[in-house]
Amino acid sequence: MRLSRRTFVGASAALAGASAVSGRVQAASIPEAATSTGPAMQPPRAPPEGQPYQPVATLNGWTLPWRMKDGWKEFHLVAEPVERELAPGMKARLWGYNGASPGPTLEAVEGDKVRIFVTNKLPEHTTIHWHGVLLPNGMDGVGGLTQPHIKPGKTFVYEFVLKKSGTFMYHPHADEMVQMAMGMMGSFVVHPRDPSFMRVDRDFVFLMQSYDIDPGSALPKVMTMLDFNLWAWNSRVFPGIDPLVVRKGDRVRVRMGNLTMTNHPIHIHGHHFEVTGTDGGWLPPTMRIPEAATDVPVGAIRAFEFVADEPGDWAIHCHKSHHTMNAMGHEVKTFIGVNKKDLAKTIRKLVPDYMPMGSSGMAEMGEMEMPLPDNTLPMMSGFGQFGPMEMGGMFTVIKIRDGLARDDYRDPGHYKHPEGTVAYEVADAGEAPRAPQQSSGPSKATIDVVKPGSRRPAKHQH
Ligand SMILES: [Cu+2]
Repeated sequence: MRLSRRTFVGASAALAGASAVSGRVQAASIPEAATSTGPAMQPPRAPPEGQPYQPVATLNGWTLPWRMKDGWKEFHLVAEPVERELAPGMKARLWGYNGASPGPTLEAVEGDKVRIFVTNKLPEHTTIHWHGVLLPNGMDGVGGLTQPHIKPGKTFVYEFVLKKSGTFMYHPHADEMVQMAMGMMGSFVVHPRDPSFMRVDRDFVFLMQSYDIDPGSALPKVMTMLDFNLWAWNSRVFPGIDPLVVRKGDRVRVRMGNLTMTNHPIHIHGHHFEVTGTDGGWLPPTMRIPEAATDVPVGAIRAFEFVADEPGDWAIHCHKSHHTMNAMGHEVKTFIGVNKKDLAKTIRKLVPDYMPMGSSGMAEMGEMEMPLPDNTLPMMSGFGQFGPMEMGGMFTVIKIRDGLARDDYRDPGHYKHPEGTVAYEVADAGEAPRAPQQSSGPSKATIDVVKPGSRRPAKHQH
């Protein structure tokens, strides 16, 4: 009965013309839902028709294709269980959209009429809230408050006009704690109608997630409130996060949304940026300040911009040092300064693989190959051209290179430093610090000094 009435209303709405903001659609006209399951970044998707814009690059993700129908830009999201590789060696069983967590990025243009179909293939009901988007109350996606929940197997339609450009995101507003802890979210980028407004050469976007997954398991513990052990960008952790590949001289924008339970101070090396946008739109130039780190509060979005004028492999990371670590319990005692040699001998009689750790810090974890349970990641990992990087979690690299093609986002490999521009070891400085000894008066010793105007030390006899 209900179905036939909807069908009838849909037919008459079509006759009324495309200008109606609420054009009822029929089940038969639902567009096909594209799917992508791999963690590799897909090249930015330039719009095939309609208003031109500079498409965004979604770290380890992709942009959902859309179709035009009677003046509406139509998208189809499918909420469903997914398997996501967090980094090589670890897969998580998450919930997401269209094959992955996070879901695909939605891109549209200010003024567009968008129609977003949402099909629920989860074992429980859901909704989608369009965070930051200005829209009619009934399209806001708060289950129970502004709409009935989308039951498993059902499809709902959201229709609204994009009033403002900016960076937004989508996520469920139904059993929210569980569904967001399982990875359900995606980016929603609305481009300015005037392509010259806030124009950049490269435009990156990612969302932040936190997961608590016990070593050896694959399912996030959804009841965890604060003590997460995996800190992710687009459901990837270092060394699994894509580099941000940039051509020297490019104006670069990085859009970051935080849907975790804590704030993340995001820091870049070698450049100063200005925050130019939030989930409330663009900042006027008078409100921008130069920074090298900016906090992304919980439930908020920050977009910053800089000119990539210094080539190199520049770190970009959360500045909470525990957020650049991977899975490992936080109950580990601190052993700095403790001699564990005798203890190790005793324990090895029972556990032959036992390794004492932490007596002089934990850097040794960065290069060690410790036996790990299946499906987890070492706490610190990743190798650079100079050795182990001792990182994990929310860390990756901005790779700035001369002469890349406009649309080339491929990893260019390690940066080749010009001669004489790398920090170097000073001869004779290799000895460990010694306890102060009684002075026996001035003695002749060889020391190294760096002469003004020279980058290399010269030997001097005293
Ligand atoms: Cu953080």
